[in-house]
Amino acid sequence: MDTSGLSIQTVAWDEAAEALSALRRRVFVQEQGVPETLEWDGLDAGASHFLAQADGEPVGCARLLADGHIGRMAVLKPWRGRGIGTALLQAVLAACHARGHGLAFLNAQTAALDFYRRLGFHAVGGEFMDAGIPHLRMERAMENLAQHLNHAHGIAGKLRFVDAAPGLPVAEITLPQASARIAVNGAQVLEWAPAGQQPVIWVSRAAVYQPGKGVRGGVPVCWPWFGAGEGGKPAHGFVRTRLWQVRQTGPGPADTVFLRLGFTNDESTRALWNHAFDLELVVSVGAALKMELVTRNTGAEPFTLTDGLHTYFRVGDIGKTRVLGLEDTAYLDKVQGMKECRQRGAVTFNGETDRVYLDTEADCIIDDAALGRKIRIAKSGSRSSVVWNPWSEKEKGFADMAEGEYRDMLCVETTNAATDSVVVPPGGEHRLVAFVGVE
Ligand code: TA6
Repeated sequence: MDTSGLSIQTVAWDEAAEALSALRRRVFVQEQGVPETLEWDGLDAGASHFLAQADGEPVGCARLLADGHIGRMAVLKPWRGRGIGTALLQAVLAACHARGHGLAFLNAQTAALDFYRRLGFHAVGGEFMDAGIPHLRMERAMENLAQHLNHAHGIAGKLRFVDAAPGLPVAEITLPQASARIAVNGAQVLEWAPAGQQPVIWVSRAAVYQPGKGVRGGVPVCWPWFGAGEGGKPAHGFVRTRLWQVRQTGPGPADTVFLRLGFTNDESTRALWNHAFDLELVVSVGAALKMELVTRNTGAEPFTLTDGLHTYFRVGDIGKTRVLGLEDTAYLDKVQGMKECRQRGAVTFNGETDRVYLDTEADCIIDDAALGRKIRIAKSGSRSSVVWNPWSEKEKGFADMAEGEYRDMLCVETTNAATDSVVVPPGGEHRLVAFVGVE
């Protein structure tokens, strides 16, 4: 299109309601059959609106709510395919940037996914119906997200946010007694090392850092289910690939620093798990690492979940590593089709190992002979522990693991998994805590 005659104006509802309403009535109500009662949702007066005009004629519009929610994107049919939608969305994104929004999001009709992907959005959660039309939530972290987070939550000389990749802010914590990195995406601890120690948390050197994907390693948050998802739903739940909110940072006891991240339900999560919830991960960094996953049931019905802090630990050599604390504990052996077994002595490793240890609140101790150290994983709010190493064959199935890396890592996961599930009543909460120290 010759966009010379195109103008995009930011307008308030009360100055352009007639033109905006006419556009949306033609596109959403008449063309797409959206009921009028749904179109006029009462949010227009408090929103910013964007009006596209071609030589003075209104041809398209968009809306931006105060929380970064983009919506009501419409271009009249005769004017489509000329770049007007792109120009409108770019104007909205510029406004998001100018207003310091860290995240822009929208509910996209599934027929329009590629349009939004071309402008940096990625789909999250499950598909849901809105006004009888299939939608997917799409998100786009703004380029200035790390800068915005630093302004709001940075702690001079101790905690700063950097972009590990575009749209992937990471909190870097640097203290005399320890350092850590925590990705806001997925609320995923990526690194923790007490002063003078080799890194304790392992991340693959082939890890992918991309919005909407989990990093191989660190501490993935598995919630609201641990393990395979039913009916094609994502393994280990849906929160480990979502951008969380940074809610608070601050000093804690014994010169520690804490970071509190939160995530709440939306249409895209209800499409996967139809419950209202608030989820928080509070990470306390110091000479020990404390991770507390707090589930709150904000709905009117109880819900049942399994969950886990899926911690990948760095070891010197898996063949010279043992796990203590699980002696004589019953476990389900995933490698043998979830066969019921009982642990004899320490857990040692000479092949793929994938076990859910049940009815145990014991500390697990990784006895790492190669690095000459012991890592203690204490816990609360957890009745099961998972021990996993993929070994050489299974490792080949992970594109985000480099060859031979299985020898350098071991997962000891703090969970409520398999038959160990948790019921959270309305208004109730469940706290899963892992406490890691090096001895
Ligand atoms: O915790 C063990 C496990 O469930 C393994 O079975 C394996 O699937 C591992 O988690 C990694 O899962 P992910 O979905 O992160 O590739």
